[in-house]
Amino acid sequence: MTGKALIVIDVQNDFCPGGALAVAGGDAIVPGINAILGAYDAVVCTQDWHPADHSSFASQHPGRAPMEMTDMPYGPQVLWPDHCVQGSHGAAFHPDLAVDAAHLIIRKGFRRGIDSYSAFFENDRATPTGLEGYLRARGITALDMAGLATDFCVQYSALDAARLGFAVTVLTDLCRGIDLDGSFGAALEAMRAAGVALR
Ligand code: VGL
Ligand code: ZN
Repeated sequence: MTGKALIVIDVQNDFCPGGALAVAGGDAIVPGINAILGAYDAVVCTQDWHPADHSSFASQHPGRAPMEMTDMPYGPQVLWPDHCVQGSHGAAFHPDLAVDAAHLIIRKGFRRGIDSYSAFFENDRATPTGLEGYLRARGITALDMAGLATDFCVQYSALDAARLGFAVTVLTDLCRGIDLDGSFGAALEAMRAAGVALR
């Protein structure tokens, strides 16, 4: 038995218009995601889920501003506005997302000292979230991905999934990007180069 899963990345209030790290048009993808959920063998939603003092927040670095870069022990890291704080309204899923249809909700970024863009590994690219094991145990070999943001959490998730051997398609119409210094175009190029199908 082989199956196909839909991975819905970070469709949360803080990434939608009005949120702390709003992605333009972030809410516009919700109806399209809801419309296709029923067609998959497994549906997983991810949730960015940070402690209030998360080290990816510019507020934790005196003198630094959001969208600046810093160096963390695990590599370069964008400093973000405070967002998706555990239990906050901003961390909740968009109210119209059909979360009740999800089989699994996977939270990431919950350790203070390390960010986690990818649904599979934290930003050291080595600490697993457990999603790979779940998908393999369910017999899933192909993944479609949708959500926010194309050039951060969607990209990192797609690259990791491809590296792990899953057949990955990113549903670009059902994603929206941040585009920090050209990161949107670079992400599409990197995904294409890694064998991720862009549809
Ligand atoms: C994300 C920046 C910080 C994302 C999460 O979901 O793409 N981006 N945390
Ligand atoms: Zn985050």
